[in-house]
Amino acid sequence: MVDLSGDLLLRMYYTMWLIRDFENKAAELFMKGILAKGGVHSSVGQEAVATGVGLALRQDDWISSTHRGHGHQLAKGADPRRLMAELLAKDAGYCRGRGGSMHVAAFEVGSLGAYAVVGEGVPIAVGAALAEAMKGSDRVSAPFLGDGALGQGVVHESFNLASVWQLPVVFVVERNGIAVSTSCDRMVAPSTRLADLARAYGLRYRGVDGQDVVAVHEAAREAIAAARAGQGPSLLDCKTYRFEGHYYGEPQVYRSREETEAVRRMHDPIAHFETYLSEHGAARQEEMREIRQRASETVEDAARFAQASPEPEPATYGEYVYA
Ligand SMILES: Cc1ncc(C[n+]2csc(CCOP(=O)(O)OP(=O)(O)O)c2C)c(N)n1
Repeated sequence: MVDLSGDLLLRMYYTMWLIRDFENKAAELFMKGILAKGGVHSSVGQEAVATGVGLALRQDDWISSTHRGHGHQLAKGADPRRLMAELLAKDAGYCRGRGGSMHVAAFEVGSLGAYAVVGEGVPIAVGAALAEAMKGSDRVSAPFLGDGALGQGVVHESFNLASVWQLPVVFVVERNGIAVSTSCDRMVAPSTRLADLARAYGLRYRGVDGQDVVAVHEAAREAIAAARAGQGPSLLDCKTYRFEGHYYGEPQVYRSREETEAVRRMHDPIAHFETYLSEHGAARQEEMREIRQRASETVEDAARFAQASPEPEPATYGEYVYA
């Protein structure tokens, strides 16, 4: 058991609400046609994974992210204003509006970027870990990936090289069981036995309830500490749930409304954490309300800021694209 200060628990609570409110606001703007560029993939339901891992990393550690990546960026410390501006393709965004929801990178807070090609961010994070190891730094790399990405060859190559070179990597699998409309059981072998997969590659393994932010955080801290101490890579297997469709507006013909509602009712990571906070005397109802309000105001402010921000000048579209 690691020591979790009261302050850290409240930061976790704030971060989870920040992610949920941000996702819901992005959906609202998308549905209104304000955020019309590209699709929006909600991480509602998965907030505990991003939060538990993000708050266990140092700001100078690296993450790489996926098409479902807003939560990863926020938990790593991204400014909600600049992130929302990026989603709206505005000049004030992290990539000056050239990246958008699925391609945002925020190097200032250690985000190597979100990648829309499934699995693409994983070797990039392993490469960053190799660079840090060669420089002799103690920075750790944590690529997030969905369980659908376990069918990608490059992910297996990444597991292999991280293991062979004993790199400081923590692979974070958000195992929500589904890839677009297909159950991962039907496309990844063995999608539910990641312990076996980790053993085969010589990765340290921890399986956790991804709806339990404290469990995720404790496991992440342990894996990160091992990586930082030169003890090699880990795989964090976080069982989680995607509450929304693959993207906003996706019809979800592959699961019933009853099923989705039951998942929301039974596996809400925020409700779960509220019970934890009450039972451990870590936050009073009033305090939780205030934190929730603060998260909501931060997102409203980010949305106002992003909408009021100017678009990039057309003459500059070709700039900042190549480095
Ligand atoms: C290489 C590649 N193949 C297919 C797609 C289309 N695609 C986009 S998201 C996705 C599912 C990804 O599932 P998973 O990795 O489990 O992430 P989740 O959506 O569950 O967060 C697919 C197949 C893609 N983007 N890249």
